[in-house]
Amino acid sequence: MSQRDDLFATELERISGFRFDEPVARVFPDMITRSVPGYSAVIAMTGQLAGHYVRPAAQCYDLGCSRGAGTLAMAARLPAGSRVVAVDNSPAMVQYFSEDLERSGWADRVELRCADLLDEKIEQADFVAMNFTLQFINPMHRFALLERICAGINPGGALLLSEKICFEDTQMDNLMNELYYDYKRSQGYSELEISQKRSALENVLIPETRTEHLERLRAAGFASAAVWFQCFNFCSFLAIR
Ligand code: GEK
Repeated sequence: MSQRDDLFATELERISGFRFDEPVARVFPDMITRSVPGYSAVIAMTGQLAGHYVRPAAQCYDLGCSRGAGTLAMAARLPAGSRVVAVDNSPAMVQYFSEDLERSGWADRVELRCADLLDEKIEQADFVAMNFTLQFINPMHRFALLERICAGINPGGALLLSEKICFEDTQMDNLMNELYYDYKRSQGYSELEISQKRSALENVLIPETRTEHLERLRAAGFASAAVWFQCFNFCSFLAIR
């Protein structure tokens, strides 16, 4: 079971860059639910979209699966004989997820890989989900990764991409950040927790604008791409191969 996220609740002498290590993995389900407005809607729709796109005996991917919320939502909606390949390069996340997976009843539909998704082959996918993960990939590698994902998706298949975004308009960017911090306050995070986590994520989580995402998805080979969901500065795109 996940514990309550209090990792940034006491004043830290030194704030180092955010890492997906054991303490983060331990509290992760609580952390992401209280930190990403709209997270539960994105996870539920990840399952619905997998059900829509994945054909019997086909495969789909969850890239940056963490503790597997999206993977399990997908597994529950797959037709007979299909499977989800779930990839994460954090050994702690994969360890916790493998324990959760055994208890879930969906283990036979999931292949869990502890690997860097930059090295992972993506092939013959009817559907790929990459929820809140591209934002942690070095921007230099993002285009090539999206090109590889597109090439690995079967014609008619789709990519679901969810990200924290920023806005070209500074006033709107500031407003969305303020609304986002209000959301975190409403979820019980203190000012100290919000500011220490923000420092830890600096230069680790690198957001881009909606326009940058949409243009790059098309340039990477997707026939069409659109926003299907947004809550403040969290946005989810659907790109069709
Ligand atoms: C969810 N999708 O619950 N290779 C593989 N995994 C990576 C890499 C990489 N190069 N870089 C980062 N990760 C999940 C939430 S969390 C988002 C995704 C967040 C993994 C990293 O280990 C972490 O588990 C995940 O991407 C990002 O819907 O914490 O905001």
